[in-house]
Amino acid sequence: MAANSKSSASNSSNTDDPNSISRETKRPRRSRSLKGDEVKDTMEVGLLRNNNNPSSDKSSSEPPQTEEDNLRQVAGEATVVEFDSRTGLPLHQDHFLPDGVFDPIRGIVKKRLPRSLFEKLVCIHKRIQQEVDASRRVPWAGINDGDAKVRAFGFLGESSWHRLDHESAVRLVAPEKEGQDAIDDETANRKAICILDMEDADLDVEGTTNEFINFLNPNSAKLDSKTVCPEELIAYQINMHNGMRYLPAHLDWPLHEGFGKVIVTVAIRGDADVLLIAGDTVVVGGEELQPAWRFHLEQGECYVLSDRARNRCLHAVVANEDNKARESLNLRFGLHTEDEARHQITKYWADQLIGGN
Ligand SMILES: O=C(O)CCC(=O)C(=O)O
Repeated sequence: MAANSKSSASNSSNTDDPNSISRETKRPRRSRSLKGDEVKDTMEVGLLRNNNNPSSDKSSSEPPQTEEDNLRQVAGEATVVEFDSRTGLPLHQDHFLPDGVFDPIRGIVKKRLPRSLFEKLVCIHKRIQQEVDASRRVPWAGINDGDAKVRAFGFLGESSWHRLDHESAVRLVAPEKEGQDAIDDETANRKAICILDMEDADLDVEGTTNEFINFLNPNSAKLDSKTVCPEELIAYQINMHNGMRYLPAHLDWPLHEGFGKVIVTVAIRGDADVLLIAGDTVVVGGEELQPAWRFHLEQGECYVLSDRARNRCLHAVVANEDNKARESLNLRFGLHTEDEARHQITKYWADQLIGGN
């Protein structure tokens, strides 16, 4: 349990022993948006110092100056997760929250790719970079938000694009965007798409995708094999930090640009720490804590967000201090129906929703 605490809560169980955590939980006062400046508000409200750490000195702790400082502080206090190198599953499942939630990061998996497979994925990453040149890539927070980080999508053939565009409720825009901003962002996101040529024998998207799924081994990694399968891989997505050293804490909204029931990310360039931040707070020793977990992700490794890790936690990435050029490649598997999105994800985050799901 990471003890990222904030304010004192009067109704605590008054113990520092995590085994006797109060059953009482309290939702953090979150801002409605998870992007831009409001994320900073969110983090400052919900994520604080380690109350159980005897060396911590509340009185001298200055509020973090920047969102990046804030994330680095959370990273420093988060519980470190270690993984079984064969299955990719966490070695310990003793992460827990009150209210009967055992293993709140269930669904996280991390593995190191074999070199030859990694190189094939790098080729797909580079192909998307070629097809969607720098002028068409979209800033992470939208085209009017001055975000240096950019992304682009490579769909697996026309059929995958058709499936998203015509057979799903997904809109390629952040849920908080409205009016002309939303139209502009969606137009830009559509320009940042290429359709990968499934017949291109050199690139061999299909062969690489199959090899990757075999490597992940959904059964041993306890992943839903009906979702993590070749037919359900909708798109690859490239992410380029472009000078920014972090990705802010966010949820991948299922009917928006964060589509996908299971999301796998390959670290194409650079090392980083990945954070998972619980949606629910807990009260320990009189303080409200928002648990967070951290793992180190090296170039050539991948991680999977599924189940609770995908649906009930925010995720964030803090690149190594000297690494502003991090690049990653997402694989987005499966598309939610509106009902699935509501029941599995958006109902839980309802207090943060703006204008739908
Ligand atoms: O680059 C990463 O590790 C994560 C990318 C991400 O968070 C996203 O695409 O939503």
